[in-house]
Amino acid sequence: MDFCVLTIFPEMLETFAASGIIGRAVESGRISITPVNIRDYAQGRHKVTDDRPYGGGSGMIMKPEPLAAAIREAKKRRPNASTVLLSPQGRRFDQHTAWQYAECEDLIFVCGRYEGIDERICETLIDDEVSIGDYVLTGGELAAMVIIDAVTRYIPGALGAKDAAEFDSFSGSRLEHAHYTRPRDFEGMEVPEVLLSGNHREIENWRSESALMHTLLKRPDLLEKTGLTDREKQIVKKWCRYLESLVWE
Ligand code: 58G
Repeated sequence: MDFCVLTIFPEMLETFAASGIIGRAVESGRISITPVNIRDYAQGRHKVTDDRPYGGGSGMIMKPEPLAAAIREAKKRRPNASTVLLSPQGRRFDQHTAWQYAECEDLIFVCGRYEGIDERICETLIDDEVSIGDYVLTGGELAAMVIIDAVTRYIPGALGAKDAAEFDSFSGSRLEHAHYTRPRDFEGMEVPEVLLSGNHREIENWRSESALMHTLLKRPDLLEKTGLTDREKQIVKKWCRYLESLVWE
């Protein structure tokens, strides 16, 4: 899958595209990250990409012509790509959207700067408008990188052997269980005994319980959305019996 990123700061993508799991996915040809410099499509000696807003007011707006030319060029190279505008006004991007985007052939991200882009671009050349959260950034580039990162985790082979686990129906609605590594005793804090036992069934049980405990304590809203599985109900019943015993003592 090609992620084409339209921006006036293409250098922002360089270390991102070369590092860690994203870097490896690029190296192995599973994805490509293609920056397109919007300034290359601007006219005149000064290659201006912004202008003052009609109606007055402070701040600048991205001119439509260079943006339109850049988007059309990207679409010509990748005819089956959807164009995604990053903006705080967009639909909220989440784990489910990441999974859906991973099914796309290619994606074109339009990264605005200044106060925004000319509305006529949104109306004609944008398929999807998304936001990574309710806050304002100085540009869409970081949002595009966040999305590329989350989507790449769903590209087959990008994570190595860990892949399959990411596709279960509760992915995105449960937190992970606690993790431990060596040393066994860190500043007086011990690793839970069961993890050293080698008993895989007991380790799995402990992990489901730890994951449910983390979710309940840190993100109870996630449990309200999906309800509990039968397995989780069993665990909660066990906790209830334990809490009851504390009350009766
Ligand atoms: C309309 C308005 C179009 C994404 C503003 C484009 C981008 C936050 C997010 C813009 C962003 C987010 C102007 C600067 C959007 C541009 C860009 N801020 N929450 N800033 O995903």
